[in-house]
Amino acid sequence: MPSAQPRTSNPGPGDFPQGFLWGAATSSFQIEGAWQADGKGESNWDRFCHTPGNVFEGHTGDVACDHYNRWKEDLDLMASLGLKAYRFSVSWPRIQPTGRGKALEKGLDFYDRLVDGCLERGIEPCLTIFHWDLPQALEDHDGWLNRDTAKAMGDLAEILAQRIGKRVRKWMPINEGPCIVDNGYQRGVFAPGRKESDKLVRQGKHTVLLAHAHASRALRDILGRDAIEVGFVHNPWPTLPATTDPEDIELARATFVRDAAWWLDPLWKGAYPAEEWARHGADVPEVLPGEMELIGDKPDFLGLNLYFAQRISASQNDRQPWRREEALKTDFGWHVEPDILYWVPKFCQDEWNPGSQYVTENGCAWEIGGLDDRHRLAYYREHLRSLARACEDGVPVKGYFAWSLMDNFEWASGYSKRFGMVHVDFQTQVRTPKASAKWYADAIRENRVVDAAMEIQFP
Ligand code: IFM
Repeated sequence: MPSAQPRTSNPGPGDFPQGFLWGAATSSFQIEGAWQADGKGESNWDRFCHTPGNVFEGHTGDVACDHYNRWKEDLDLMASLGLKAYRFSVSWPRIQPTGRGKALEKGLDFYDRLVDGCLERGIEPCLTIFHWDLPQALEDHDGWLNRDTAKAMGDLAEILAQRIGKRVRKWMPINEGPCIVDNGYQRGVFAPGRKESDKLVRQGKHTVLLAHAHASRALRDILGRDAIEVGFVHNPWPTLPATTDPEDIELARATFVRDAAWWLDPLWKGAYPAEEWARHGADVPEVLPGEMELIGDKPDFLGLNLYFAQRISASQNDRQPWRREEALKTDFGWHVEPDILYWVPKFCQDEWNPGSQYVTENGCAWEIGGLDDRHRLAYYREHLRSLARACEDGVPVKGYFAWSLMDNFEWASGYSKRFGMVHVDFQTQVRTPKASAKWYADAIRENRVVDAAMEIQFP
């Protein structure tokens, strides 16, 4: 294990290292709206929403949180909470309407202003290049099943690097490969709604890794390796030990690593995991010469998006993971297991040693309590407690981004699931901080997990 990081003067349980980055995250399609403003092209998610039957009650991202017009107010809100960092994504078709060719100045202007707006308020802008809204013109050419999409994303990264420059230090080319490919091209529940074979889906995963690689290369070449950090943001399938028995821990670690290796081995070890590769027989991707070298140019940090977990025990005969009945469940039915933020960063550190880690998303969809969202507050509090423990153990987790800053468009569930620490009235667009936002502001100010009346228990 790496040695512990510098700490505050009198560290105690729940304290975070000095300089810990407290943030919140959103994504372009989920909040911006303005789907046709200033020459923006159609995205695959515009098309998916406008096709009946895909999204809950026909909801769309046409207006969403109207952040495209209300970005100043939203930045003021972030500043009032004391956020140190804001993770947002750019809408590719706002910058290149067809995903290729000359950039639209007005689209770039928007992100230019957003970045300056963050900096003026003392908030570090952290930029995700692709959070799922692909130009429909690229989707028409097979989207992530087509290698050319990866190259095109490299071009987009180049445009962004040239325009945004070193004002942004943390760049994340891709958000959640599994959701892009498994949900979009295999299960068909996300845009573009396709149900393809294992072989094609694996090719799609490879294309996403390649896109990350092309974008990283462009960013590093233009901005300089030492001037920026490029991260890979992943949502691994989390398996945690049922108890702290060393055998349970080892089984959980091995299960977790086996599941996550397909995505993380190529980046940090330069190759797909051999056993898994063999297990997939003919359903493996075509890999062209030079691609693994490009992909294996290690990211500077690992971003983890973590929400729920399953457990495993070596003493169970079948040694199969399960979801605990007694765990509290969110409105999505996701099992709340706060020690996910202890075990997953630890397992990742042991296996891939990514140097730095950030929790790039963590949060919950809960309507209960409305503005008095004690469940969400307790969720953040207990998860952050676990994360503080990981830091105490020397795992180099450098920051945390709550998902999400505000209620927004939750993909196939439309506006029916609320993840925000700030409530959004979608009729009036009025934003109101919930109790969890106020608690989070206190935690940021004190750089620790502050106490709060704890009525909610996570068994
Ligand atoms: O809203 C999503 C986000 O876009 C990606 N990660 C999971 C969140 C909750 O489902």
